[in-house]
Amino acid sequence: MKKEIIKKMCVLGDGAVGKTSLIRRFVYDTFDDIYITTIGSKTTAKVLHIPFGNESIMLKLQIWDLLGQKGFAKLHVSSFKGANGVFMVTDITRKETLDSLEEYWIPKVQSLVGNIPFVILANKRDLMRKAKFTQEDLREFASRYNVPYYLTSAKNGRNVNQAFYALGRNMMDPRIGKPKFPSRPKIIHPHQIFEGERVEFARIIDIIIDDFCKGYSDFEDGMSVLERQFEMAKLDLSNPTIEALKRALDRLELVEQGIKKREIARADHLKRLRWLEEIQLGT
Ligand code: G3D
Ligand code: MG
Repeated sequence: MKKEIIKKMCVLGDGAVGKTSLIRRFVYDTFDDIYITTIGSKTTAKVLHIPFGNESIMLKLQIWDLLGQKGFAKLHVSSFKGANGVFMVTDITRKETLDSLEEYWIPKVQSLVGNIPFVILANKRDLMRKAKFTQEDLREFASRYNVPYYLTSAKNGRNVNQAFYALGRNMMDPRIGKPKFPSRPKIIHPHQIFEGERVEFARIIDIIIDDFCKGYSDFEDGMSVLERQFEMAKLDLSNPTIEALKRALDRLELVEQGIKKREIARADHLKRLRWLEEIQLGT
């Protein structure tokens, strides 16, 4: 009988680098939108068969897509919990997405979950002619951390399976999978990511997400409900507006009326609106 092992991996990186598309390519082998735009922190599972010594191991991968951008600290703490491995995704047409691995995502993972295996994916290789960094830059970057890297395309599927299998293997054998860290991690604070009043805004949304998910015994269940409501309210976490957030809060109250007493749902709603008012008043 084959051994079955379950591992959790997170797919991280700046907005629009192709995280959701890579998961969709790997799990469903497609690049169109039959799949919901973003599955949030909801997991998708896929079984990999990994040769291990003389046997083959069934590795059940729980793949966590990332909802939210840099700066959503509380959300990230909960999503990263228990992760065994990470994809660090960049977009080859935007150099800043590579810089933010070093400045934000890698230190963030290290500080929250420690030294776990990761693989770097430079995605959108089908757009190579628009590349803003070279394969040599990438090789140099990955070798500093002693981790594998892949030039992938979620669009045509190039190297996508290879990258998942590489991480799968490294998660199975932590001795070979451990990255090294060249220098003290630098943690970027939200004010360095969002500017001016948007700092406060991101902080409040983060607190609201946390507050809502606390109402669910399972964080993941809370996240998937939240994700759906945010989507219906057209709240884009990479570019949130007060109006969209208010619509989202109204929806959350309706949902919560179904799981707690009406008065409590109302009180929670009012509390969140007060948080929001604080930033509108500029306090
Ligand atoms: P995210 O989950 O990291 O935020 P998405 O990113 O998977 O939502 O992808 C963001 C945009 O990049 C999408 O375009 C998607 O189609 C595109 N994309 C993702 N991977 C690739 C790729 O490998 N090649 C190319 N050419 N495009 C890619 P839209 O236009 O839908 O926003
Ligand atoms: Mg996404």
